[in-house]
Amino acid sequence: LQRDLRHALDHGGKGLELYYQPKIHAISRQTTAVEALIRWHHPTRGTVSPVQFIPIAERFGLIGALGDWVINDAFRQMRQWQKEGLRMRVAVNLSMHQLRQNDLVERISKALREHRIEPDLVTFEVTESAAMEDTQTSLRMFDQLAALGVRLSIDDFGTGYSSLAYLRKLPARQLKIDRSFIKDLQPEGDSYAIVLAVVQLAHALGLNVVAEGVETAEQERILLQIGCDSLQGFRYAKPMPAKRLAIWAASEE
Ligand code: G
Ligand code: G
Ligand code: NA
Ligand code: MN
Repeated sequence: LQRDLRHALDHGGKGLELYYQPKIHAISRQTTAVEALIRWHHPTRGTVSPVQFIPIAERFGLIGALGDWVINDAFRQMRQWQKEGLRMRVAVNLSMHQLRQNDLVERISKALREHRIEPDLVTFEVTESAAMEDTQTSLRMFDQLAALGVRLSIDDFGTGYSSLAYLRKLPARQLKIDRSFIKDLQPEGDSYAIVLAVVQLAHALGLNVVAEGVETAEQERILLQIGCDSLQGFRYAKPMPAKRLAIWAASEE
């Protein structure tokens, strides 16, 4: 896989494709943004999950090139959608390995300029555990990214161990509640108490809250009641290719 991935990256990302999953505003039901999720159509193995190949990219020094491909392809797509009249906010995932690259901010800044993307339309999602692994590095990176004008979102929240002091220092705009809490969401259950507390904490800190992995009407009902700002999950849309996303967004209006 390592050799094949290297080959793909040496050939302009051949076989790699970004899928996009909408984040829906809980009340207006409008699409507030889409999250880019990478797929690899491997020549013989079929579709390989990022859960498999991102760790390989990290281990074999390919994460820089892979991250660059993702960022540039997402920005290229944003520009393309804009030409088609679709001004879409896009969220891109960053791993801890990527945050440790000293030139990450410079590369993002260069890509923003080259594709002529308004920084404010771009969000970077970093998992809570990645952000906590090396708080010095991530805080420095987040401050530099925020200075570029891009937004930050804390992904998979509730599975890491952020201190409130640290959370307050992060220049993040958004917090995404981990899927595991949404999965178990029932009136009066433990997850209910956790989700309620997280939403209240986030709002107190001025962050907007996204629930990920929303699948059922019951989960949606509870999340609306709790006051969650945005919803993401198979109930609304699965991650889909860029062309399909444009059709999906148009059918919404
Ligand atoms: O789509 P899902 O199976 O597709 O994604 C699995 C995991 O891979 C998720 O944790 C997701 O955040 C991560 N992931 C998907 N695309 C990217 C990407 O472009 N960069 C990074 N760093 N992680 C990604
Ligand atoms: O770690 P991150 O939150 O970026 O992971 C996104 C992953 O979650 C992707 O693999 C995506 O396909 C998956 N996903 C998105 N919506 C749902 C959902 O409603 N249910 C489940 N089980 N997975 C989802
Ligand atoms: Na994410
Ligand atoms: Mn997540």
